[in-house]
Amino acid sequence: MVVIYEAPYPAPFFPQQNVFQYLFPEAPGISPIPLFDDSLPAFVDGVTGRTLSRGELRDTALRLGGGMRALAPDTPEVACIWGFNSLEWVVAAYACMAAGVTFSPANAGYTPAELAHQVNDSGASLIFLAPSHLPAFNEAQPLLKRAFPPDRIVLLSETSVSPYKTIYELLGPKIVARRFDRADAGATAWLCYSSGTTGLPKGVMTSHFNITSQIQAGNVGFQRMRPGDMVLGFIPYSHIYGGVIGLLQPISQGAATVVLPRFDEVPVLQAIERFQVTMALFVPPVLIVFLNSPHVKNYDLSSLKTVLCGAAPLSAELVHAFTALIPKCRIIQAYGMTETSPNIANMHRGISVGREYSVGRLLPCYQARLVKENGEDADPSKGEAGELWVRGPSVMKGYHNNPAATDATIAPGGWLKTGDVVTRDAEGWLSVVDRKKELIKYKGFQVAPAEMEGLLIQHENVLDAGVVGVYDPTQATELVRAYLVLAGTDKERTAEDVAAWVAGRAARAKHLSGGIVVVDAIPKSPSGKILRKQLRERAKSEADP
Ligand code: 4UW
Repeated sequence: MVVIYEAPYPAPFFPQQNVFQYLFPEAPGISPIPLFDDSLPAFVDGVTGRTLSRGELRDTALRLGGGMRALAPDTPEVACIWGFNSLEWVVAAYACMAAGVTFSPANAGYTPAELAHQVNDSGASLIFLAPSHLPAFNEAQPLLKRAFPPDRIVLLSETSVSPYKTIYELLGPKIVARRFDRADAGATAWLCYSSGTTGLPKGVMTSHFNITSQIQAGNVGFQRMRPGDMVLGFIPYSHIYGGVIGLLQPISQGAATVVLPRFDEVPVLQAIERFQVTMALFVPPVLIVFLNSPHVKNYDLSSLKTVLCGAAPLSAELVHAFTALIPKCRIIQAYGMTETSPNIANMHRGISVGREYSVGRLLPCYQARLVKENGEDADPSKGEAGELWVRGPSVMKGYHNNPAATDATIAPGGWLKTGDVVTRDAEGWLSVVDRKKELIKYKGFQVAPAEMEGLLIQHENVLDAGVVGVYDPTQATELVRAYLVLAGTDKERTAEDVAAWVAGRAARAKHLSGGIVVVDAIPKSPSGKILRKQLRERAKSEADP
């Protein structure tokens, strides 16, 4: 019997709008978002203190949109952005949404080859680039299908580097944020890359409507921020968690965000104290760093009332330990994925105590099912778990240029298969108890085993490879472990060589932090599929290799 769960909250109004127009309406009534005062701070550089007010953000983005539209011979359809979080990153993202240019943000830690894959696959014809990433972009250029002449490279910087323009030098006449009718709201706003339940990273087509409905549902539900709130934003804006919850949601609630390029312990502590941060967006390993930090006691963290935490499993013990460290601060868990724009379930502040086992209840834009291996719906009242399937307005349009992967992920009826195994209690609180998809999460970052295996077998001494995650409770993260069949006699030396070789070719998250185990054969099904479940079981039972 099919059992469909509804969110226990009334669904809000889901507007069919351009995200920019939704967040910055020109007049009352155009959008469900109120007209906040232009002078309120929007984004604050966490290092220099430079502040962009809401009015400055809106006007600069509209002028950058004008500059993009005037680019000869044509306005780009897709723009990539590559660099760590910065005020310029923020402006470029808002400008793309205003101009109706699809925006494909790349992980700042990517190698040139990884970036080239995303630029080629997304079809980007303009790149917003941090000056720090110029040398790596030049290395990537020969791998790109499309040439990027200097006028298609725009620097995320206040100072230019000849022959490139900065975003400020590209400013043109202010545009009117692209008006959308119902059909246009389905245009792709963001193209983040995710491996989903299987295979290589794919472009996730997130529409304007996906995002506005997500923000509406979050605001009605739980992610309560208000004018005067200061949100800490070091989660990469290139990841959907940073991108929607960090970059867009605070603006929808009149709150300000402190922008930091990445997580570094002392700068984060300094920023919380200096800017009186009230809400921080964390991933589980950050909690461990706080617990082990000798510096925490040196800073006044009393402004911090809420930590939103997710992107990977979080234990109740860790929540309790963190709460003992900063007693006035509540951890609220949230759960979601790139393909759902991203939030699916969320705890809320007032009722989190005693429910640390749960990632929250369904956001009021989803319906859900829990489906067992045999295709039947689970009976949670008997303690049964099942794969969580969700449907609603925030479910992606599909994977870019990949209908087969889209069909494998979105079942008839619009049900998106999350690949996560979930339980539900009688009140609707959900717990993520396992992951049946291949995906590995290293400190919240995605690592696709298929991508790693494809890379590893390119090494001259790797005959076969199977990659899985292994959980390290001391860092509250999975680590990436490779099981390898190696050629030659000195296997130990070859394994060391392979680890160094990978480190030179893949982003930090993909390094073999969980070690290499040399095996005689990779377990496979008769059809040649790697039996990852077996490898995962084996990894659990093996201490450090
Ligand atoms: N507990 C256990 C969790 C959890 C989790 C995610 O890289 P992606 O595609 O996306 C994300 C999104 C994180 C996120 C979304 C909305 C939100 O409000 C928030 O606030 C903290 C965070 O990580 O990876 C998706 C996969 O990551 C796992 C799960 O396997 C999911 O399918 N995951 N959150 N709280 N596991």
